[in-house]
Amino acid sequence: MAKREMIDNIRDFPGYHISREGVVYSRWIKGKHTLGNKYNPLKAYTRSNGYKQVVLKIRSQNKIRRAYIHRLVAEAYIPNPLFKPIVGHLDNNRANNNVLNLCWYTAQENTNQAMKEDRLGCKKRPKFIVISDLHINDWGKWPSRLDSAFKILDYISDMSVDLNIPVLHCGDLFHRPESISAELFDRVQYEFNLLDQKDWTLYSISGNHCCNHINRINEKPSSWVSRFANTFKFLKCIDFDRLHIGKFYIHGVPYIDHNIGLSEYLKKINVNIGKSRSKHILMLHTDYPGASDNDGRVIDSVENLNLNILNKFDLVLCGHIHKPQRLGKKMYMIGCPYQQRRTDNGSKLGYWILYSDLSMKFKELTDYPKFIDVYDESEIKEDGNYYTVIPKLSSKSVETKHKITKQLTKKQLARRYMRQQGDKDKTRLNLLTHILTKSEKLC
Ligand SMILES: [Mn+2]
Repeated sequence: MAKREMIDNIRDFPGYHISREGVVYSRWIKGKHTLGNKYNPLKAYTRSNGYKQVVLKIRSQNKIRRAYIHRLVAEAYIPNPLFKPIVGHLDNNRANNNVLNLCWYTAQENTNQAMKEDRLGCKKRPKFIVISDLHINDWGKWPSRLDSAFKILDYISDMSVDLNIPVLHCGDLFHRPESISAELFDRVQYEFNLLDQKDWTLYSISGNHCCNHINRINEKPSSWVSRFANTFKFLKCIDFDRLHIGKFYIHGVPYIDHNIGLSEYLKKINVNIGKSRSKHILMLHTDYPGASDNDGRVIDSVENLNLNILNKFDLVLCGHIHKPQRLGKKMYMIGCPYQQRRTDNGSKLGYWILYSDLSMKFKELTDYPKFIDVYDESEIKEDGNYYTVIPKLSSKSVETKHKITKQLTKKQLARRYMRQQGDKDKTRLNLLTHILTKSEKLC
């Protein structure tokens, strides 16, 4: 390879040469203030951020510069007519300072490039804690469910303070819309006072259980959430309201009876405000087609809910059904954080973390009393869990030519019939079970 002739090519620093490969040479004579003719390579240092640096000096002037090598290469060899401020590495390897690997960028171009290559992936940060359906109530049976609700608020608020991120609650903070007993009111006052001493915010919409009258679109419901939000500063009600935090816009829509007018309202929500990087999140409280509940029930259709309109949001967080589940790319049913009903037994309940890239992670809460079905009273333990004694079903062996007795469930009946017919089709089995159940109700 022909040896290129070296010249001083670093601005303001005579006696130094930067090569196209990213090596810095000096013709300063060691220990003296004079320049020689021979260029010697300088030692480069790798900084903790991965970039390489050298130290340039003019001793007589006491002038010193710790220079990034990629900058020196770009300044010497790459024209920058638009005065772009940043030198980027095309292959993202900060040690590869060859001129062919470098490029001038604007800040925006640099971020775009980083995003394209998912370099910011590691910078994904938790932005919100999301919970729903807390159902604060003085339950007649198993009253410790109320303690669970406050224990969870205490736990979630501590996390909110630690992570320095707010909490979103998707409706049904309270269970009984028509009235709250004096005892419960006092307990709520007491617990909310404690929560108010912490530096955190819980943004909530109103669910069907929070309001005691018919909820219409655009009429701020008079709910327990809005009432307590007037008294306690940690609690904010965002019914028909918009919350703006950083690049996130949160649109709060409370429960609407039969979703009347909901689609029209959602259509009007402006999701073009903010910069192009802004993210629009919708908080809703409704049934959702395809969602399954903890009791196995599956919602087949929902009145007046146009799913296409939901697509304009970057993320939809929905309350109402108590089983936490992902319903689509951008659609989440948040679920309740602790067991409230017998049918919740065995289900995984908890809260979600919403990250800066809009991904959601579910976290199970296991440390709360559970509903447990037992077949005999002797199995009941004094451990704080909620036990239900289930009557045993008869399990006598059956003949092919069996008698139909009342003890048989419709499903068993249907299954026997199908077995006799040699038919293994599940759909027909379910249909037959359904018909048998219906026909009994009609009788
Ligand atoms: Mn609800």
